[in-house]
Amino acid sequence: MSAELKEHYDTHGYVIVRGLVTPSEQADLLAATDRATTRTRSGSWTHARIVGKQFPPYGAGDDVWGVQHAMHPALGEPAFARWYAGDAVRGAAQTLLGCQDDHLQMELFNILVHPLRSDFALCWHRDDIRNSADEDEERASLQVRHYGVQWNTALREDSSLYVVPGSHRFPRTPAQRAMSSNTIAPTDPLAMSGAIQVTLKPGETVFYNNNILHCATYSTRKPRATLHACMGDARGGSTRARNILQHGLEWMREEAFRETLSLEGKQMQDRLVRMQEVFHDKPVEYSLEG
Ligand SMILES: O=C(O)CCC(=O)C(=O)O
Ligand SMILES: [Fe+2]
Repeated sequence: MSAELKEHYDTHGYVIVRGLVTPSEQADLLAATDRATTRTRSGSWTHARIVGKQFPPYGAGDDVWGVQHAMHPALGEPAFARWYAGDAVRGAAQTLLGCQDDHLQMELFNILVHPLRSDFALCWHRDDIRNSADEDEERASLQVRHYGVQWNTALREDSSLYVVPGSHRFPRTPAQRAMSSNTIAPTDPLAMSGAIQVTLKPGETVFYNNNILHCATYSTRKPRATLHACMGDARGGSTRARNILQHGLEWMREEAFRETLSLEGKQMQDRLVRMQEVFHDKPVEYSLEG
């Protein structure tokens, strides 16, 4: 990945890249995604994002917009961890984070899929700053260094995500604030000032700062199979803990999981386990809602 891509990412808060999945990985990941999605819709895999609920805890329900914990050994799909800990993804993460292989921290890997029964949408939000934050709080939070990258890799064409380029650097304008101060999903995301729709062709990835102002719409009629993951720079310590550990990653400490990982995967897992040990008994504020 080139320096220009990193510059685009730093300036605009997102960047689209190609080439993180080879054709054979694409086929394997899509087959694994389809199996995992079928299991989740049938209720046999219960770690799901449920239609109607934007943030964890997602609760239970029978229409889903996501499959949680793609690398969980009980899901039985080793292609996910193989790809996540592979050279292409690690290399891109290092470039965007400005770090080395021995800083990378394993984090979340989920799958975003289309609902079957009801269309759904996420309201405009930043992942790690409440919509109700006042301007000073928003400005202060935006200045905190992230130590993480998040991305969507589309296995089928995907136009679900909308972002406001550059908004990871500034508090919302009054107009943007007015359109993001509640939890009501937008009827027209492009009515948000500065918003663009992100379209990914199969195999393309968008990396985005998780505090960019973003929302998403999900249609029952538009098949979606998108890998949704993040990776940290372990030097960030506590800055990653709240956002990451709220998803319940205890299973990542287990030997059954470790056995599925490559050497590089195990090294990333070690750094995650260390963060869990440090923050295990600390009260963390979980939900961003409200
Ligand atoms: O569906 C997407 O691409 C975005 C999901 C998202 O913003 C979130 O889960 O916070
Ligand atoms: Fe989000």
